[in-house]
Amino acid sequence: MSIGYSLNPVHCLQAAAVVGMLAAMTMPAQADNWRGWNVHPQGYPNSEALDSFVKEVTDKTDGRVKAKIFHNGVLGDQPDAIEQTRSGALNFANFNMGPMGPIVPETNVLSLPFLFKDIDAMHKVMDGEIGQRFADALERKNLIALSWFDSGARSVYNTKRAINEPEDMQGLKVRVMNNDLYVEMIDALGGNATPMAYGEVYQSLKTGVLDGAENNFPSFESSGHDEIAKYFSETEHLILPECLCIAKRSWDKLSDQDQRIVRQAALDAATLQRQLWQESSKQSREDVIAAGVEINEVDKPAFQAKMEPIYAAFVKKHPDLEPLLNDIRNAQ
Ligand code: BDP
Repeated sequence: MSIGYSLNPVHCLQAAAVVGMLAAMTMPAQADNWRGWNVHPQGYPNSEALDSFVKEVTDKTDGRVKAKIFHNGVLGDQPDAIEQTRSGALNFANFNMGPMGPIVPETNVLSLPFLFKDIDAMHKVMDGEIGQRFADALERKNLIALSWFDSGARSVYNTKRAINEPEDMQGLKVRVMNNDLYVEMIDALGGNATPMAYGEVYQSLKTGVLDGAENNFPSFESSGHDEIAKYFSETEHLILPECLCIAKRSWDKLSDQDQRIVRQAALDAATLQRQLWQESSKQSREDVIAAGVEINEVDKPAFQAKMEPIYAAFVKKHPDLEPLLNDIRNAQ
């Protein structure tokens, strides 16, 4: 005996359509899955701040944005990551303004050595109207800068000798970030500048391809460069802000409400980063001394004097950026 029901294909299709409509009405829209780039390892102040950003965004948007951060530069080096965030292939990142120079010319002003008198002056400038001008310049290149992180002051370190005077730099092979201004800077001091990806520096110091590099204390320690370069000379030649940036393509897709949530999460992340930064800078300085690094005081005015031709050439090449440079000087 057969059961007296047969499946009518038309009825099946109608039923499926109704189920589909009901599902669309009750299910949330598909989440935006965000991938973020970070060059630093877990535990570094920026990494902790990015972890908190990810959590706040995911929680407060009720999962409409599901963010994930990839630490340690596993998604590539910084110049590539900048391009990928501009195109929207990556959704957010923490970028230093140094390697931003070749893409966003205005940010080169920030790479002029000894521009800021100290870290507080940098924050004052970046948190105000001038910082907004930089954010506008980044936006024209498809990057939405939502907050500014601290990156301390960068100093030169090397494997060969104490540096106190510019003359001590003579002939040293020093790694710099990807920006011609840094090549000019090291060359003006008599060294040989080598632009190189951050992740390659450790091995190059070890094998003698490089004699030195320049960075802040937390990076000097977390990269392990302090194991090889035993002379850290407090030149403090660059005080570079860093941004928490969102890809414009990802930003434009957000509702007003979610933009507010993401902006607030970025500001909260910056507050946390700056607190952690202060502790971490002090701690790293102590740690590297304990690990046998010699800290050398430098004749700062002599280093500054060597930078004058760089300023002159910069203003000649970019007369349009001279007002911005002057405004930064006057705002301190
Ligand atoms: C660190 C910055 C990071 C840079 C790195 C470098 O936080 O963004 O990539 O220096 O020297 O201090 O490349």
